[in-house]
Amino acid sequence: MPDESKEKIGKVAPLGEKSKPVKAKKTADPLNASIDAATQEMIARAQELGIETVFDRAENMKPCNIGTQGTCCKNCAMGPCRLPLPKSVSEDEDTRKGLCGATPNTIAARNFLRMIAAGAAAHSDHGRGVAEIFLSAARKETEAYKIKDFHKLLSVAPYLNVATTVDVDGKQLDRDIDEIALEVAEKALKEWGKSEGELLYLKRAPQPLYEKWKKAGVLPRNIDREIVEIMHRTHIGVDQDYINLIKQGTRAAIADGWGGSMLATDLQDVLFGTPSPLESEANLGVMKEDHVNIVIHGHEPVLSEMIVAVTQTKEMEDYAKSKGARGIQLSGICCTANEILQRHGVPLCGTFLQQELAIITGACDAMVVDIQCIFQNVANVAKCFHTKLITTHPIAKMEQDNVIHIEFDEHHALEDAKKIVKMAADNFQNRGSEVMIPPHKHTQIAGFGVEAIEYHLGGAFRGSYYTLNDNIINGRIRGIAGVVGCNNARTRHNEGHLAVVKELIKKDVIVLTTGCNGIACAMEGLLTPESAPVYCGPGLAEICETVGIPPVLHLGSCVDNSRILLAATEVVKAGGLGNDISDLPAAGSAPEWMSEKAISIGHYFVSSGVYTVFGVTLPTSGAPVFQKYIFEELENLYGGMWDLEVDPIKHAQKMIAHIDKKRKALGIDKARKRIMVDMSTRRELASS
Ligand code: XCC
Ligand code: SF4
Repeated sequence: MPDESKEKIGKVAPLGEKSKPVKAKKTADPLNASIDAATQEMIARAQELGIETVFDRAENMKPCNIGTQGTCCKNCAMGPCRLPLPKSVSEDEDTRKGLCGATPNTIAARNFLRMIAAGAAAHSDHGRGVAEIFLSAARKETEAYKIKDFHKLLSVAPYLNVATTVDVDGKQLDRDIDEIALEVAEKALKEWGKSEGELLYLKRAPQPLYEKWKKAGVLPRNIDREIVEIMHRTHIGVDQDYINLIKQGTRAAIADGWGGSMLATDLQDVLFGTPSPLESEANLGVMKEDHVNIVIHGHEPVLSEMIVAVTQTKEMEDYAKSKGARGIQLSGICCTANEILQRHGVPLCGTFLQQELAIITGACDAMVVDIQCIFQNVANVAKCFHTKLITTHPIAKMEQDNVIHIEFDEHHALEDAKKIVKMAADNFQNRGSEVMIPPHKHTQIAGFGVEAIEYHLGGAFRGSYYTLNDNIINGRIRGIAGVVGCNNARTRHNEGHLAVVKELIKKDVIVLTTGCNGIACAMEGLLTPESAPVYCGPGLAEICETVGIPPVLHLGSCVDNSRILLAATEVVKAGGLGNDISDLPAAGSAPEWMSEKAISIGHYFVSSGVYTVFGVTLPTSGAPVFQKYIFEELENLYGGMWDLEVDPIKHAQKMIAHIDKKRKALGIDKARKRIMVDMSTRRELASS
């Protein structure tokens, strides 16, 4: 002991001696950081200007190894207790425990649940915000928001037990639409905190799935309660059984996918319109040097809808011209972008990892942000330019002093939006000389939803997913994949996304996309029908050509993953492919995930019967027993399970193997081989 302390003392630098020179900060290699040319050029541009971006920070700070494994617990002040996985230790020899005795399984499961809670809270609180606006629209308390899609309102009402007809003297008459809207709004809002019963939307799931949830005891009671219960159960000394813990994770995740997210999507459609296919563009090149550029970033369409509306007025157009610009160019980042793309064709400026780069173009006159996925560093980057950074949501402010907060309120929504657009236009004249917009963008067709897929791939007379099912059964389409999720600076930007998607469509798997995967696919041109003959296998290429759709269908934002659940349900209903989502030749994927929301999404896909593969990493590797449980055992309960595969090609191949396994179970594996060479069927399809 004494020797050891002497040795330590000896190492301390004597007072007055100069400390070591600070290590020079590393910068990212643009070519290694992203596969996208616009992104590469802008990273280099940032470095030339001496501005640091997330790509550089990723070079200088390595992720914590124990956190990566999911086995760091800081749920009480006796910790943080860190339990890294020993090199070679068998399950029975694993005696790791925290001060309280928590095992690696308990710790990893608790951390996993807290991620689900945060993700479910983010989606659901967004949904609640929309529901509140919807209620004030139904009460006609706001001028700005009106119900746009009555058809959708009527289709949603029955799921919330709201009658759409009334009995007058024994005759069924249409009920007053305002009355329906008001009751839908009130019933919807109750889903967050009602004291009895279970979520109403659970009944939208295929009956066998609902029964599985019931048997497993995971039917969510209300949205908020399941999130609160996670926080309780993961407190020190409460639930210390990983199997029981993940049960609650499942309940909260279902409350997200089939609750908060699904309500957000539905009510947004009712308020702002259900998307239908439209043409637009994607990547930083959509910004225009001679226009006022307003970049909208975040997740809630509530404010951005108003900005879109205001921007289109002659008054604002003229105002921008009076400031020397040729007009106003709106574009978006992250899921707010996906929302206004789907409904208005507003172009996508970029993915999550391109947010700093949009400002570094020098042409961003205002960046308007609401909630989620907004780097605090955009404020530091904005300081280097003329860009006004405007926060708009009461729950999402930033500490930097250059950030302007214009709190958005539904009662003066249009005035707020006008103020923001004017501020951006006024700022156009303050631009520095150094504008550099990378000249890269791609055309895209976006705006798919459950309804649009039915229209394009449904039977002309049956009005269902009949044609889609038929082509899955005959093998032209091998299966369906949902590929979604974020970008992650720990992996090369967009490489995983595009490699996974390309491998899937090459093997005749049709891809449904949302979130930043949707943006990545748009930037690469995969959201065009023209990409089908280039990238698809012969079966899928033929369908895309016949129907005129892209092989990758963009369904919207993160909350719109609920559209994938409902599309899968429609496929089940159309018949011929089993009785439950878990019977379908389908799989899910998030190749470059990073957010807690992604964990909630992944888990509600798994709990809905989908084999779901994540890339990058999963915070479960330090607890092999818990990991094995969610990778293998969950399948027995819900039909779906987790997996992790870092290599994108293997990642896609694992999904395809699962799809083939399901085809075999359905007895349609042989049809695929046979029909693929059947020319008469091909001709028949081409002429239909
Ligand atoms: Fe955020 Fe939704 Fe992830 Fe993109 S994908 S980084 S969560 S914006 Ni949903
Ligand atoms: Fe450590 Fe247990 Fe406290 Fe976690 S809850 S920090 S494992 S003592």
